[in-house]
Amino acid sequence: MTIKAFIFDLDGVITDTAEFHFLAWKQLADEIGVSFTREDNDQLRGVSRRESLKRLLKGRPVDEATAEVWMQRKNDIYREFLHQITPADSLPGVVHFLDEARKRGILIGLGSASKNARDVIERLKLMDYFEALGDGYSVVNPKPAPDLFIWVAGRLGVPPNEAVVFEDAEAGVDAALKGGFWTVGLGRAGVNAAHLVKEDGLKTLTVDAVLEVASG
Ligand code: B16
Ligand code: MG
Repeated sequence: MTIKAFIFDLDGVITDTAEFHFLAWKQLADEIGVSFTREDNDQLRGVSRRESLKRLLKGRPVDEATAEVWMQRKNDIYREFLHQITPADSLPGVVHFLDEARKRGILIGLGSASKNARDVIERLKLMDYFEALGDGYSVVNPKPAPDLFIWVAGRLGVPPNEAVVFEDAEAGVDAALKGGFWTVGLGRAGVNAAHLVKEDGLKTLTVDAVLEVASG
């Protein structure tokens, strides 16, 4: 099979916004009187804002109007942190990897659960690399549903079995596998089901290595 496209998750793959998400959720949790630790935050990796709130509340009931206010509050705090992002905040190896992929003529897409993904990519000054940008507005069913990656592949005009997804979170790896994508798991937690796992992210991974195994 010829691989024609690479689809990248954002948080944990292209850059590390997890700390900002943590600080914003932590501030909301303090304001509403819920305990929230870094370990709790690990459970929010790669899942939607709504699912994150549900997990943060740990079963505490909330009406829809209040949930909306709390999600908005968290997002307002989070967006303040985004002002700090500069092109220096791409994770190690990312720009080189994107350059190599582009040189090979591989189509490049983004598949992020975040409604702030476009803003983050713009702040990183990486927009030029992406031919399709799927974010928290693109589909109804969030990861672990495969819909987002399938949507991005469709925009790129490439079937899932000719595309590779790069993910750092269990929900994202599950989504990619369900969609029939060749899947690279980056990092240590929850990505073992992927076809290829790289603990140090894109730092030492080469485009050649991915194409060799994925084209198998
Ligand atoms: P927002 P990804 C995910 O990004 C984050 O990992 C997750 O923590 C966050 O809740 C989600 O985006 C939604 O983000 O609140 O900005 O819409 O890994 O899918 O790029
Ligand atoms: Mg992620």
